[in-house]
This record gives sequence, structure tokens and C-alpha cells, in this order.
Amino acid sequence: MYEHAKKIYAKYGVDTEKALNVLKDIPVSLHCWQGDDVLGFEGSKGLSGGIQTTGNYLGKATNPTELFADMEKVLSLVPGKKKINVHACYGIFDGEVVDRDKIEPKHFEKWVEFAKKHNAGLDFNPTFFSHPKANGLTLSSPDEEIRSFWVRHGQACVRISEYFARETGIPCVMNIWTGDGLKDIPADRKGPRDRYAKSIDEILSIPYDKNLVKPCVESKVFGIGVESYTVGSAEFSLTYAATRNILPLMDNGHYHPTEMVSDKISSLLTFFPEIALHVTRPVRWDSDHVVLFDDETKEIAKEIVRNGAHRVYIALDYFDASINRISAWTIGARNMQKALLNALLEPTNELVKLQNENDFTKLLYLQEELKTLPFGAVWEEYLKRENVLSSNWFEEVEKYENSVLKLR
Ligand code: RNT
Ligand code: ZN
Repeated sequence: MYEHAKKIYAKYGVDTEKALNVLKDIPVSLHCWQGDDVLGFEGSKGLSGGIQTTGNYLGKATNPTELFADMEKVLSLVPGKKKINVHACYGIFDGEVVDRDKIEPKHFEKWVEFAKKHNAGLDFNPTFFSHPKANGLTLSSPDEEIRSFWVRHGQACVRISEYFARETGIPCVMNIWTGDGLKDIPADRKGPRDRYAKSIDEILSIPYDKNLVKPCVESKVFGIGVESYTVGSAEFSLTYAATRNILPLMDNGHYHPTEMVSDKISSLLTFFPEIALHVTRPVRWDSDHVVLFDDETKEIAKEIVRNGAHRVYIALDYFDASINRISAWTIGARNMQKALLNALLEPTNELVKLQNENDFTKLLYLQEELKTLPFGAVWEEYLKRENVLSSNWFEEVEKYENSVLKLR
């Protein structure tokens, strides 16, 4: 089937071998937080800060051993090059109580060990939510004690990010997202934004190697309980990143539903050397459903590939607690890989030529023809070469659910 598919793609000027070779080296960062509904290892029972999971599927990981085991299962079922995306609330403290402003590289040694074992890089995220000091504003708080606490947390995270990069030899993307905002109409919109900018400046004022740590700011439109005002809005975050020479991070659940991140990527890449993405699936709002092999994910992948995948740090960000979490992880990660393969199998030069020659009839014709080429055969070949199960991967998860998850 693959040999046949290869010939068909060749007719369109597409080299499937080249596509497969490029694909296996595009890193996708797997978010550790799909495994336990973003709870982490600090004993937290619920989420706060404008994000939420729904569902109560059996067998959620409740400690590092379980989360590592689950993630290992996912890693074995997903082809391609992976990074592991860790949140600060996933530090491993062995009974010690360590507040967020006191975390150190040593609390993340086991993550380094895990990443090395799987030949993966590491990314990191300060956790500005689910904490007694995150009941309202954090980095933008008018309460200096609270604001400086979170600045210290951010600085601790810069040190941990650098440690991750040094240990793995792969740069660490450190993403700053806070749920800071207000439920109702603010009296002062500027004050919190001034303080937010000042706080991120302070976090990034400590010395770190810019080749090793890639700080990002993630914008958002609104969150639950934070409907009227978000401090880190799109304009704030983009301008902050541009003026500080750091990366903007776009999460495709963080815009109004008719806005498309696939259209924004090229705008940002016109000015930023590198950007970062959180790929998710918003259903009517930032619902964080499992990523599908759907039109927008395909279009995002095309923009990544067309503009140079090395300029875009791809991370997944969704959390569905209503279905088997390992399947949720695997389905989303495989779909991101599928979307990238689909993009790599596009005869881009030919399509661009048609656009530039104003031949929009033929462009539309070709775009539609491409949709039914034997993509599946190339995907199967990729799985085979990556030594990853085909569609029968699901049986593996069923076995794991029966023998491991059900016993938790
Ligand atoms: C929340 C943001 C953020 C989080 C993670 C857990 O809306 O998307 O990226 O999902 O930090
Ligand atoms: Zn996100």
C-alpha cells in the first residue's frame, strides 16, 4: 500500500520519503497534566484559576509512579520525537512541604531521569493557579506580598528550566500563563497590566542562558470566573513578548471562536524569529477537548511546516477527564503527528504558484483532490518505521485499563 501511495504522491510532486524523514524529527511536547486532570503532586484536590476539567473517569494517576507509568504507556503509542511538558506543581518532594517560591531543580530530578530514559527534551511551566495565594490576581496583584511571592516562583522556574536544558542538552520552553483577571467590570484596567509587565520583567531579570531557556507568555481571552477582564490579553502578551525579545505563545482555545490561530502563525512569524503553540480543541469555548485530525489542526500544521517547523515550538494542551486519560493523550498526540504528516505531504510550491498566478479555480481543485490521496498508507508506513502500533494501539490501552487503572 505504501509503495502505491508513494507513486500517487509523486505524481503530485510530493516525495513521501522526504516527508517521513522530516516528520520524525519535529518535536511535539506532551503535557504531563492530561494524566491527572492538572492536579499535580502537592495534594491539591481541585483546580482554580479559571481552568477546569470535567469528568471522573476511573484510574487517574495520583502520584509520580503512576503518572510516569501512564506517560510511558502513551510514549510507547505515539510516533515521532517527543518532549515532556512539566508544570511546577508536579515537583517531587518526598514528604517535604515546599512552597512554590522555594522549589528547586532537585525537586525535578525524577523528571530529568524520565526524560533522559525516553530520549526526550523537557519544557516547563510555572504554576500560578491552584494555590492559596492564587485566589485572585497573582503576578498582577496589588498586594506586594502576593505579587513578590509569585515573582519568586517564576524565578525559581527559570532556574529549573535552565537545569532541564543543561541536563537534556535541549532548550527548555518556559511558558508563563496566569489566570489573572476579574469577574466583573474593572475600575482599573491599566494597574494590573503594569504590575504584570513589571513582574515578568523581574522574573526574567535573573541571569539565565537565552539559548537554553525560551521564555514565553501565553495570552487568553477569558476564563471561568474571569469573564470581564483578563490581564494577559492577546494585545498585552504579544506586545510584551515583542518588546522583551521573548516568545509569544498562542493557545488555539484562547481566542474568540471565529478567530483562527492557523491564520495568526504567519503574522507572528513575520516579526518573531520563534513562536510557541498550545494545540488544543476548543468546543464553543476554551473547553480543552482532545485534539482531533480536524480542519483547524491540519491548517495549523500546514502553517508550521510552510513557515519552518524549527521556528515553532509545538506543545499539546488539553485535559479530558471524562474518558480514559491514556487514550485521550494518545489520540491527541497521534492526531498532531497526523496533521504534521498531512502538511508535509502537500505540494506547497505548486499551490503557491497557482495562488500567485491567480489561478484560484485550479488551486481549489487541487486542494480538494489532495484530501482523498492515500494518506492512510503513508501514516501506516510511518508507524511501522517508528515501531509504534497501528490502529490496534487501543487494545493495549484496554489491557492497561483492566490490569492497572481499574486496580487504583
Ligand atoms: C489555561 C492555559 C494553560 C494551562 C496549562 C495547564 O487556559 O491554556 O496553558 O492549560 O498551563
Ligand atoms: Zn494553554
